[in-house]
Amino acid sequence: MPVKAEYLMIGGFLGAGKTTALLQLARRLSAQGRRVGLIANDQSHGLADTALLAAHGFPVEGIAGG
Ligand SMILES: Nc1nc2c(ncn2[C@@H]2O[C@H](COP(=O)(O)OP(=O)(O)O)[C@@H](O)[C@H]2O)c(=O)[nH]1
Ligand SMILES: [Mg+2]
Repeated sequence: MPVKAEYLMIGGFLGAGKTTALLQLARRLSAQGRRVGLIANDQSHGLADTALLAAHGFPVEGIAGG
């Protein structure tokens, strides 16, 4: 059976609310029974967004270096 996947990309200025929106979306889709995977493109050292999103229980891959 084919797997239907949807891909959503979020971009914006620093502090625009990207990470907050991403987490809310991930939670809502999960609550609907959808499988959610996240890819964070961290600009800073330490992969802060990747760690934050993972701490909320979602599978996350980080792309470092902008
Ligand atoms: N008032 C308000 N603050 C928000 C909203 N979304 C995010 N924030 C706050 O804005 C700040 C930056 O949000 P963040 O998601 O880290 O932005 P990012 O840099 O684009 O990932 C945080 O303090 C959030 O709590 C919103 O819809 N309204
Ligand atoms: Mg962010």
